[in-house]
Amino acid sequence: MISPRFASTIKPSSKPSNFCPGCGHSIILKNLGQIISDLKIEKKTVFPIDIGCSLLAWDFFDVDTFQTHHGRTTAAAVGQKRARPDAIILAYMGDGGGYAIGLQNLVHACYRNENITVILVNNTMFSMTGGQMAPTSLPHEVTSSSPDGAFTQDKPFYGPEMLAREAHDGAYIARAAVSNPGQMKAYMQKAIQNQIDGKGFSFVEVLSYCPTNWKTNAEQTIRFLEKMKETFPVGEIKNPSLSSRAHSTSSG
Ligand SMILES: Cc1ncc(C[n+]2csc(CCOP(=O)(O)OP(=O)(O)O)c2C)c(N)n1
Ligand code: SF4
Ligand SMILES: [Mg+2]
Repeated sequence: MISPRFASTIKPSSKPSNFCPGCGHSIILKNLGQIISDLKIEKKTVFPIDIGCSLLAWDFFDVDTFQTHHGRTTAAAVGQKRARPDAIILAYMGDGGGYAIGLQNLVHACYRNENITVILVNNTMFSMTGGQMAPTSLPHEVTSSSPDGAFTQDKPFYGPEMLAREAHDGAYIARAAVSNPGQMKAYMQKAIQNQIDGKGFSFVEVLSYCPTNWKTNAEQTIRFLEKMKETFPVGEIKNPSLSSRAHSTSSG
């Protein structure tokens, strides 16, 4: 049964979920859908999605969407915003798409303060293709391509922190986790509001569950995410309305 709070905005759907049971993408997308509804931006929203498990979201929302080659979502999102400055562009991608093959596009979009919002789902691996090591794999994490443990050593890729070092004053950058949906939703909403206000680039990395490739049961899945949070601190890394580049971490 739908909670009365959402009954007016979310219509029951007979569409089955495309994601595996327990996948974090579903939690992120549910909250993103509620934000689009709350802000009443359905008609203006464009939702570019990457190749990876994020592509399974292609028909979830009643908004314009398009799909790009793996890693090219940020570049295509920038082009769309430049062609349609009034549109609200919500680019959605995985950690492999954003931090490996598509990193150059992400860095330059941030560097130029392009007025788009990027939501990047970090599940520490290339999930759609079978759980290979990604730049975000935890130190010594066993993946299908690193059976002896990931060789990210003690320093996996810290995307939000790296982007914040070069970001313009107007940029909004944060890291959230699906284990705290309230905080995650608040960060994603602030990021989108940043774009609506025309302040420039906004970015939220979300630490997310992939029980299928982690090969974890429910309890182990929750514990694995807690371990991710010890490595990747959750919090606002850059908020234009607070002091510039202040890192306000909080438990997520
Ligand atoms: C140019 C190109 N290279 C590689 C692939 C194969 N490929 C498809 S999805 C994917 C990994 C996706 O991982 P990530 O971006 O982290 O998303 P996730 O599935 O983990 O959500 C790869 C390597 C591709 N489709 N196109
Ligand atoms: S493989 Fe992982 S990220 Fe992809 S749908 Fe399944 S649980 Fe989600
Ligand atoms: Mg991934």
